[in-house]
Amino acid sequence: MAHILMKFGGGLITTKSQMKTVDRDAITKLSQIVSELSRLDHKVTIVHGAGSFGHLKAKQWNIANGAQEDIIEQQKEAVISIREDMLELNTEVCKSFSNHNIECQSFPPSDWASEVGADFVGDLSPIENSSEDVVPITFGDVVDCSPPKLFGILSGDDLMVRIGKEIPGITHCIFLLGDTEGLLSAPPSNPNASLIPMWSKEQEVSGEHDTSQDVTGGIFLKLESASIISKVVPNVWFIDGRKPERVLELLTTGTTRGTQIVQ
Ligand code: IP8
Repeated sequence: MAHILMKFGGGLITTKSQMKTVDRDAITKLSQIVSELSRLDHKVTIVHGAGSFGHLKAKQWNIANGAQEDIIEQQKEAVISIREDMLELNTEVCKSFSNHNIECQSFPPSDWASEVGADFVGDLSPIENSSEDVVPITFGDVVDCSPPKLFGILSGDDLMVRIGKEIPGITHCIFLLGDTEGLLSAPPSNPNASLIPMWSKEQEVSGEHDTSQDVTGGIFLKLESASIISKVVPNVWFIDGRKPERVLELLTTGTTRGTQIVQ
């Protein structure tokens, strides 16, 4: 039995540029795969990103940089509103899981985590100790921070690092991406970009970070996170989330189309 830690990218389950737009078809396909993995007796743990349910308002009110005196009132409202939006997105994912007979349990980080980055403060044991047949699910969120910051953005990628490192027995850590087959030799918009099948941190990357829509680290944070996880988890992959059947192929054959992250 494998234990698969999977991140649904925010750009995969939402349309990133359009405020609060869920991609229901993408979520349905992902639920089918999770259901199949559970049927094959694998344990699955899910983290999801924010996409247009988090990044747009967070960008508008500069939430990632913490409290700013001149706009603090609007920021406080934005923090409440983003948390609600994230719960709404999470409910969409959970509803789809439940339609596919997957029992899941949500762990909203604003309830149990504080501070940002992979060293955030928070007890992972409830996620670790969730019962065998339940899929624990958590997500990128706005969390409380100590003053003067007061709040900040905890990315799902940071949650992946901590869960991957601290919950024993995870065999696969998979980042499902929304707009690419894996790590490319150039940004996805470049027609000459080709898929890099295996990557270690010594290899240079030419990525791009769309700061107009993304308040966390984009592909660079993902690579750094994946590289840290690959020290402890044997199979770390970037896979095209629009083709989630590749996860099943990876589980059954040991390989698939995507980028394997190695030490
Ligand atoms: O999409 C960001 O999480 P990510 C969370 O996993 C918010 O980086 C609220 C923008």
